[in-house]
Amino acid sequence: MNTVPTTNRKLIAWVDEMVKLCKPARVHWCDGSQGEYDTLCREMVQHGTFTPLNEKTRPGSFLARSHASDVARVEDRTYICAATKEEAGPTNNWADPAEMRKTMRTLFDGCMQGRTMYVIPFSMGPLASPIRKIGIEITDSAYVVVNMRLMTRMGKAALDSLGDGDFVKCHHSVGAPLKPGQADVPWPCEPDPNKKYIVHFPDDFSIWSYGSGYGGNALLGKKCLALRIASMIARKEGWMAEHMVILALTSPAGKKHYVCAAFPSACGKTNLAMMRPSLPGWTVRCLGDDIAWIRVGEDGRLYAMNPESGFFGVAPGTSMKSNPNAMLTIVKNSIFTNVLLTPEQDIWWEDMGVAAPAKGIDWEGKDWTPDCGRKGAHPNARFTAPAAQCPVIDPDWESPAGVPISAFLFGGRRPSTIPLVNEAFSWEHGVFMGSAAGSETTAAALGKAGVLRRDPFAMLPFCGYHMGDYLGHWLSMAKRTDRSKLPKVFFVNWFRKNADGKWLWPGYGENSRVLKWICERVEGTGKAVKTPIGNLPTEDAIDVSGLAMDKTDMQALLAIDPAGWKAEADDIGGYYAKLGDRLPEALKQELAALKQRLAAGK
Ligand code: SAT
Ligand code: MN
Repeated sequence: MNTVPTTNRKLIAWVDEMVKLCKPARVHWCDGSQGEYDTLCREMVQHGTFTPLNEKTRPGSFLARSHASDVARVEDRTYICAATKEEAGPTNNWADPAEMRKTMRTLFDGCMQGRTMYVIPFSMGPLASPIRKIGIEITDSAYVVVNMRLMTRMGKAALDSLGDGDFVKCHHSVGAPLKPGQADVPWPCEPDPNKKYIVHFPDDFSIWSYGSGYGGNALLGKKCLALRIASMIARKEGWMAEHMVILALTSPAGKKHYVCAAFPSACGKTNLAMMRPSLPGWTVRCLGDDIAWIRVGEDGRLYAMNPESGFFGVAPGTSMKSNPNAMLTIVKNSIFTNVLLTPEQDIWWEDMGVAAPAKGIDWEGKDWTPDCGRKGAHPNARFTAPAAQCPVIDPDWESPAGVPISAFLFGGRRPSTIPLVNEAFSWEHGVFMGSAAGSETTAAALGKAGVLRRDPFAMLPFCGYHMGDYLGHWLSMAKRTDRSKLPKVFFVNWFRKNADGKWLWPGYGENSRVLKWICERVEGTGKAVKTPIGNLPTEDAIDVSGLAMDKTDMQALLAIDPAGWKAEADDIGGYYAKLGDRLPEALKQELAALKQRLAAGK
């Protein structure tokens, strides 16, 4: 063990207890230094976990290949162990906390034999933020340590900031102890899907993760702490932990607005977060691509802060067309997991916008050619990169106070019915819109394609308590401040299709045209018409200058299909019924009011 770098008694006692339980061969307290990072990367290269990439084309970067059984978050193995099943609600897996604690203790007993226990102090949020949270993750994965250094403020500074204070206990093990003399593998994990556990205990806010070394299963600051546990804490303390990007838009006149946006997965959230706007004179700056912590500021406005310090983005589909700024972020000092390795020791993935190499090594470590019938990169292959490397990172992205939000955007992948953009009449109507967010499934892997999956506020897998209470918490924000200070709420849909099944809207940088209208609405200038579903832009309100679009396309993008909306309202009703009597009254009223307006046609 290196010297214990803290005098925090609770921390020392907990680490002692965990060492006794997990029985690691060594303990290493992480200081977060570059030297430590470099050493761990070098060790992982020796070990076969990391492949160094070409120093000329991808300096300071590495490729990792996971075990084929360990490629994504495991939602069906994710638990919220509230005191009762009712508290966790119908959208979460629940297990009895006492039983689950026993299960975890049994699994963790001796789980780090032959391995190093790393102790990772980290902060979610800039250290000076009033709502930053310090977590300590113990893990037996060096891959986790180096990723945590990119994704969080990690090491000595976080430990110093903790002082004698309280921290979130994050227990992680890949679940692959080594017997004396047993050879290790490049990506140890528990291959049996039924033995992986991602567990959250609301009574002490602790996290126990066993069996997986991948992404949100293992980097416990992200979905586990900054969303599930933080949502529980935020509810108690009166703030919000949301699955949202934060971006800043500046008009040619120099007016700047901050926007938070929530979308289910596979809707281009990261692309939006760092968009290159097509409209001349407009700029977009990125503050975060995944999570926003939001609180009421002293002036009564809502302020958003990104608790992370890096991006853990989906690689396939990322290209100079879909997301040039992400491509420029990952030119150096990045970790790539489960992408293809080219003969030049660089990386490639499907829809990268560059020709596939004639041959390569695929994410499973097998020889690959473009015609071999297999994908080179796993569909959930990822890049990990420091946010500071993003060419359009906002200068205020680390502001301890956060930034004042002008608008919330919700959206989904909706081929029919839902218009390009729709402004809520009120805060309650906006919460109704967020609660009804959802996406039609695209990948067969998620079940049947083309099925609408409701994903309220894109929080379905991340809300740490009863979804009905969560919706109530959103509504309650109107009581915490003056209504006039609340952000305006919009629902957007870049994915509406025409009768021939072709997308009506070009998307990507052209989405800035919709954002422009949103800014105009915030400033009170944008033109809109009141309709049964919300305030829609007038046909000429969205700036389409220079776009090859005819009038009928805009009409189709904004059309209200009464039959489609009736079906939509019924479907929302069906979803609401699942939330039982915890569904807030105000949302029942919103649904009833929508039905009435649809029936009245105004
Ligand atoms: O693996 S993560 O949970 O970090 C990313 C995701 O699945 O959304
Ligand atoms: Mn996410």
